Amino acid sequence: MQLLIDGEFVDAAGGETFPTEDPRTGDILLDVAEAQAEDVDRAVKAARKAFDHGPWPRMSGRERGRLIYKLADLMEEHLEELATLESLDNGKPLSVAKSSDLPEAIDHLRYFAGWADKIHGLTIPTAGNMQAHTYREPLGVVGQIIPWNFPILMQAWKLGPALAAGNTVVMKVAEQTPLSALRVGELALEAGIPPGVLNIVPGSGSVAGAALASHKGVDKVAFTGSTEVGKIIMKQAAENVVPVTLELGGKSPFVVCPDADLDAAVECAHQALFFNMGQCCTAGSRTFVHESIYDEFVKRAVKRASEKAVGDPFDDSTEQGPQVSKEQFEKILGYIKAGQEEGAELEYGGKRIGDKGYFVEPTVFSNVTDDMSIAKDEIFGPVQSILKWSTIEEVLERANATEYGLAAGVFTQNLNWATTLSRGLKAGTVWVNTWNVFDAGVPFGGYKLSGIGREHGEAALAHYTQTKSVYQPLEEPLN
Ligand code: TXE
Repeated sequence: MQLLIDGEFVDAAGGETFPTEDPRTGDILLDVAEAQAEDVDRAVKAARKAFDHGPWPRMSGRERGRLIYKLADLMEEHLEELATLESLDNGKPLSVAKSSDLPEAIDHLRYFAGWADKIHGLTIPTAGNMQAHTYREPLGVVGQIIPWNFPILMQAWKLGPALAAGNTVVMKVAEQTPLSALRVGELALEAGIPPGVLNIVPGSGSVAGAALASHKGVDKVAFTGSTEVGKIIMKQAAENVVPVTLELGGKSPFVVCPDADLDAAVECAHQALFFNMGQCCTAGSRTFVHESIYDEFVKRAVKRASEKAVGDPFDDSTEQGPQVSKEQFEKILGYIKAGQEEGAELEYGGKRIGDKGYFVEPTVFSNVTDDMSIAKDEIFGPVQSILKWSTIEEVLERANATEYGLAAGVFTQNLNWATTLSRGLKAGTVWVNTWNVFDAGVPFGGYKLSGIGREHGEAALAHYTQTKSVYQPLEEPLN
């Protein structure tokens, strides 16, 4: 597969390619063109030309919306194909890609397509005899860098607000999962989105990603990935004084209160951590369980993990596929070892499955304490850490004692506890008696080291527009 620049699929200028792997086996699926700085430069110039001289920012919002709806319709028509590419490249169960990733990505594009003709300024009364009004204009060329855990969904989250507002885009997709995004790029052209509006440059982070984040022709950078790289990107964008939005890592607390419906809480905590093989920025990776139900909770959590169907993502019964890459697989096994060495109780799992591919046993640790690395660092794998708590004040303080603040959850029937905790938890999203619910209209983003800015809803659009104020003296005093 090739790079998408200015409406054409092209090779990297120097002919570089990189292999993308099948995480079930570690075998190479195919070689993909690998963008270098020169290619990123070509893509930014194409996006600039499309913004400065093309129809995209000039057409009516309604027409732009119509084309984004068309893209969503085409993705729906090709749902099976896109979901298959997603599972092949990422390893996630096909049933999940079909029922969750694709429908949510399509819904997201439709939500923002609906905004395209509803982005408008204000008329503002002034002190003088003056007409004053504002326009909300697109920023220009937007550089977007996305990860591999939800390739097509992250692409839709980034494209929706950027395109609806009339920007043009250069997107650097993750080197682990370039396939579905490139196919969506092809569908965008088929939908009639003009050449140069969406450019896609797969490649490595340190070369293509860095070239995009530091490019002087980029008017805004949006990034989802690790906090470590988020900091680098912020520094690069600072050199060009362009705005940055960052959606970074997490270590989200899931607080189970003593009155919780235990089976429901065990299942929800299980899904909160194990969904997508644990590779979620919102993973409920610190399960705080009240001491009065702790032992029983651990027993049931172990039973649930032991029943998990791990295997080929193309098998309908599979709940958990392989991790995305060797690097992630090794990182996870390293944390499992650290958990054991630091004194946590390995209740279940802990090993690799089979001798090829990147499968990890669903793993449950009990007796986890706040100072252990498995309770502090983002593992990004199927490793549940269960901690014990006694009082609401104590669990609130401990839940907040992290550098992250992406998500948090409470499981209780008690209205006071639900309110106290959801108001007290320092996180961008709090789920009460549920987890991982996302709606295109509801803001999503992080406190603290989990990021800057919000995706979804009107909040996301604000990051993709700038305001122009116009003053105009009036000859006659206003009535
Ligand atoms: O992330 P990176 P990696 C966390 C998770 C995971 C860890 C490492 O804990 O285990 O990060 O994963 C691009 N300039 N998350 O190494 O490197 C890169 O090519 C510009 C949480 O995959 O942050 C890819 O497109 N770009 C997260 C994207 O950044 C650079 C999702 C993310 O990769 C770059 C993924 C650079 N210098 C990982 N270096 C979440 N918030 O959901 C890399 N990239």
